[in-house]
Amino acid sequence: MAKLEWWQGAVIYQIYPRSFQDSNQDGIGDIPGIIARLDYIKSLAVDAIWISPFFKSPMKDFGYDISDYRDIDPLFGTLADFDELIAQAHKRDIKIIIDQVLSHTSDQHAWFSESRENTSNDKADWYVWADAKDDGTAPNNWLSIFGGPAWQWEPRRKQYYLHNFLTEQPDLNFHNPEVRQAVLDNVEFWLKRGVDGFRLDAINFCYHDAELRDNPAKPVDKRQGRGFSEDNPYAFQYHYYNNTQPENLAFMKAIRALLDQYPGTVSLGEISSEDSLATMAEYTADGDKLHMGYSFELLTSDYSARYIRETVQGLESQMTEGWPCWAFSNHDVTRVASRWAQASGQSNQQVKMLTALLASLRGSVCMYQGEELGLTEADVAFEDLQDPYGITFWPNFKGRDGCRTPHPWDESLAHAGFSTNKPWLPVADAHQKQAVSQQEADQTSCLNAYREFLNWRKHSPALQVGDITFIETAEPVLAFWRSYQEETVLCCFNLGNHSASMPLDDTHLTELAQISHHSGQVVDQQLNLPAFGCFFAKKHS
Ligand code: TEU
Ligand code: CA
Repeated sequence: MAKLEWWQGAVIYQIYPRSFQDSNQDGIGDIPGIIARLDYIKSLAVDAIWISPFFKSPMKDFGYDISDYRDIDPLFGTLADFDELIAQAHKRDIKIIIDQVLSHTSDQHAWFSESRENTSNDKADWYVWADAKDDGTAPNNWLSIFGGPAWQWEPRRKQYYLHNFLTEQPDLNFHNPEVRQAVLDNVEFWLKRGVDGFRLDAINFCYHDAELRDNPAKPVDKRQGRGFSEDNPYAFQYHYYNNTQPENLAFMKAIRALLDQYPGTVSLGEISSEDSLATMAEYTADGDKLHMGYSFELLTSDYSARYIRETVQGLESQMTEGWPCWAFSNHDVTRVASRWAQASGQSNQQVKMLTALLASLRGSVCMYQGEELGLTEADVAFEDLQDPYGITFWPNFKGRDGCRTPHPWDESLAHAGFSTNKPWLPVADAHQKQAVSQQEADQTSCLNAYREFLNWRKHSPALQVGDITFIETAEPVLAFWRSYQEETVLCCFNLGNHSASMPLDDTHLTELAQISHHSGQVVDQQLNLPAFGCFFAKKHS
């Protein structure tokens, strides 16, 4: 194996900056707030942070609609604040990954303002423009993820433009080489500022089918829990033509070639195609494209040992050069403590097990802010709702605000110490009691278990970068080996809320120092695991 890079097997803590820490008391989190909490982040034993977009934006999609790629939105701070964040993070040996939203811009971006004016300006071909059909309707049947057709009429040009997300997020035309160059120049701006890498938003959406062919119909999307509820027509279509086009691979190479000029930097592509495992493998193949692929597959409602085993194995069997990156939670989906943790009365135990499980899978890992506290999904009332996606599909799909509420820092303070002012989304009542201050003091808290596990993992190369081999086990037990050079570690998890067991010959095994979870016991060649228990053992000859 070639020399390992810092990001291989790294734990990446995802920050949603609007909701992390407010420093100037306007109710919105900001970059100085992140700087103020770097010691906390360090205490989590993570390797890097990925910060969701903080660039200049009208905030229709809370920063995923960018109007200036080279500046910080005043809500979040200034470029000087960002430089300070890099310096302070690097001083603590924390890497910085920033979000790049390349597939679309805001409709307020100067490029789009020019492009929409007429069909002859310099930027006329920078977005995806198409004539109406003879009857005046949209060019084809493509749909927007956020509801309705993916096409919006522009009276000035008397043409439609493509938007895979909000109408305020027009899609750039990557078939145009000038667009590709301009986008790469923006990426380089941040490389020069010293970032360590990028999370590439919706990266398989860069190209569309130039012939604008209709997408075929589909029975139903299985990916419930990601917002593809049955009342969203998006679920009833294959999206073969509006994303994941073959031309994308050449662009992945162009991104890699740029990053290769800045050694040690990493690309993490968010890929949500029809067959995302195959696309991840393809986009990271041959060492000349993306470094890592971010998988959606464990962000769904499926929760079983078999589903996790088959998903991870499925990716392992396809991925060659690239590295997987797994996540159980992010700013788009229901928090894992609500999605997977059952009403068992033992949700803390389950959350601790899930942390250990996620951090034991082969690949890098993204842990979302609040995951370390075992936060549940907040119940946001319709009156407080901010997410346009949720507003459109309420009440069948309540949007993404339930995982975006402010981070609870201090139980004794108003708004849990996030801000002294009314936050942009209310702090959930249940989160007040789960605040950092409360959990710091409690040796048995999710927070302390998280720190303990991630610190412990740092001493095991096998857990960080080793190969993974699954053991066929019956539900609800998930078990696998991780091995790297001389070290082989057995990892077993009980996903269920009752004790469970698996056959285990422990002749050549030594149980590893117990982490603060119920651990298992081997009796008569059988491993007995309590509800949500974990067991780690090292192999020796
Ligand atoms: O999401 C991309 C993506 O694929 C979405 O379909 C995601 O599955 C959806 O939000 C359902 O939960 C990225 C960002 O993560 C998201 O926050 C942005 O809204 C979106 O891109 C547009 O930029
Ligand atoms: Ca603020």
